[in-house]
Amino acid sequence: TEMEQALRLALERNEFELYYQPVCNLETHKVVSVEALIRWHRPGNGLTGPGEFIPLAEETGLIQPIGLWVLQRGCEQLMQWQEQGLDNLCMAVNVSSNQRQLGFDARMAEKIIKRTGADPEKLVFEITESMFLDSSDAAVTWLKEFKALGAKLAIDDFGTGYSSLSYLKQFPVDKLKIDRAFVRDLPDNKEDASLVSAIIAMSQSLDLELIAEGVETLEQLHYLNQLNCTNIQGFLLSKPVTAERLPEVIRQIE
Ligand code: G
Ligand code: G
Ligand code: MN
Ligand code: NA
Repeated sequence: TEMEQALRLALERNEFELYYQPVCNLETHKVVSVEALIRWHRPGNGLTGPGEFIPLAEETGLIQPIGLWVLQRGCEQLMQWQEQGLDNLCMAVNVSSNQRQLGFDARMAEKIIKRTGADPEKLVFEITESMFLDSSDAAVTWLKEFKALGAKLAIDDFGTGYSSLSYLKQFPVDKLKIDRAFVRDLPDNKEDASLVSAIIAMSQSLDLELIAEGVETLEQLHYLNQLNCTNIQGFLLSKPVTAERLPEVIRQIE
């Protein structure tokens, strides 16, 4: 298709850009990390969001080179912010489940980390919950190798898959990101409220760091704070912004 042709050329034509959305710790009120979110300056179509092309990239295998570009660009940006004094910031990048099948692994990540000089301890790989349904030795080893680099692992969109927290104990994960679908109707929706408080309680007992996604209102923030949710991300703090704007956004939040 036409879009596929254009997507094939997008990397060499340098049409991708990373935007960054801050994650704030509710105890320290500091921005502790950012999530890198890809955008495509598609000629004749303006700024195109990942929802419109990541599925196609996954189908065509283009997600592999795009994923490597995202990691490289994210690491470079981490170094640049470090030089500007933003040296406690972590960077989360999304990894699609088929990147593993296409051969993406910790060795590839390590090359990029070394090349850019980024601190692997500041990197978080966000992996969707569905990937954790595969508890084969190969899958667990694949994850452990990222941990061996010093990087952190987060389960993205938690609650939308079918895994249980006890099952997740087998995996070397550090963080859970509660999907925004469970945050949207807080605190009024009683089912969502009890679900979220159960996730928070269990994550505490398993010693997993928690991030609530999609926080848009002060009511949601206060409710999550009451439940001792440690971190939030969402439009209430900031929408995803360019690298250039991030320092100013952080100053406003803190
Ligand atoms: O930014 P937005 O909310 O439109 O993102 C939509 C979806 O695209 C999210 O689920 C997000 O995880 C995914 N996405 C954004 N950037 C990347 C990326 O660099 N790689 C992969 N694999 N997915 C991404
Ligand atoms: O699946 P993933 O968590 O990677 O998706 C992140 C996406 O969620 C980004 O594309 C971002 O634009 C979107 N997003 C971030 N914060 C909010 C929010 O507060 N409300 C809504 N509706 N979407 C959000
Ligand atoms: Mn994500
Ligand atoms: Na998510």
